[in-house]
Amino acid sequence: MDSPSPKQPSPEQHAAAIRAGDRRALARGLTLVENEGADGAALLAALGSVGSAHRVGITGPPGAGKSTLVSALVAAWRADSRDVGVLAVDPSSPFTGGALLGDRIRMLAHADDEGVFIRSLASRGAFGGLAAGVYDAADLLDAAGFDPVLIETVGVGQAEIEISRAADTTIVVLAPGSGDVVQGMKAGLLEIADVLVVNQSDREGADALVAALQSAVELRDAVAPPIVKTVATRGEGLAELRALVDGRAAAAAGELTARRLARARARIRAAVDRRRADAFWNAADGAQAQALSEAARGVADGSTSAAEAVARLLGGESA
Ligand SMILES: Nc1nc2c(ncn2[C@@H]2O[C@H](COP(=O)(O)OP(=O)(O)OP(=O)(O)O)[C@@H](O)[C@H]2O)c(=O)[nH]1
Ligand SMILES: [Mg+2]
Repeated sequence: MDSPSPKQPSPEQHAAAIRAGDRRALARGLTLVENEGADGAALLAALGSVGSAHRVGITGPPGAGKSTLVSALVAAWRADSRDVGVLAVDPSSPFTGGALLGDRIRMLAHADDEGVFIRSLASRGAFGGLAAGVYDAADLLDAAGFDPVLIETVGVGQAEIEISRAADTTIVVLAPGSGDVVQGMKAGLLEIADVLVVNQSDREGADALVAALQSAVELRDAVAPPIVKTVATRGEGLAELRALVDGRAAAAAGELTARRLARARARIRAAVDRRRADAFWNAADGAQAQALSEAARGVADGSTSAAEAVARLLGGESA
């Protein structure tokens, strides 16, 4: 291995700088873990155990007001000098791709504040769902002393199920209109909610939405989550929401332990999947890449089914 150049700290030095609160070291570390490569893994190993920060997932349909709510929550915690980390997971979809710019503008309110650290991440790991990098990024913010760590994702698919694994508390944000409730139930959004927020409750239909949610959550097996009405743009309902989140951090120690166990399992599975796939596709002799090209030709010209091609590829798997 090459010895580190003077500009590149060892993983141990890098980890120490992050723990000491060096923001640039943190930013560089986030880039490393987002790349999901060996340097990121070395940094995480050097960082050792982390995990006391309360991780709060905020999810819900596009445009429900998640970022506005996050910004308002950040302001509420900052008023008590809490250092807050925010991971905004970029949906990287052509339909919602423009959202990030809006998010950045909303977050500009906190741009000069050392006690707030905001970072956008790509939503998809190599295997879909929440990138493994999101767990790692949350660890880095945690190690750097941010507590809580907020994770915003657009709840449009598997990602919102995953977020409930990455988070200690999952806030599901809905807004009146546009069939949100039906969509939310379809996507399993209601099942993962620890707290339900009806945002934009200055708009018509908020009370109807609250009522619909109330009857929907009564059908859940688990304890019904509290429902909070907010107007994020005016800060209304924010004190109540914040109190609920802080209350969970303080009280639900047993539940948090179970959550964190589930999180560790999901995370290890994701890492195993990734390593196995890497090993498979990047076999030293390049055989798999060649086999893939051949199989693809066969499937494309109709001489082989995809299932047959997969069986042949996996049949040749040695590890
Ligand atoms: N009337 C009203 N508008 C709101 C409220 N909260 C947010 N908005 C507006 O709703 C729009 C969307 O808000 P965002 O915070 O970007 O919503 P989001 O859920 O983060 O959106 P995506 O990240 O694109 O999924 C913005 O124009 C906000 O100003 C609210 O409580 N009432
Ligand atoms: Mg947003």
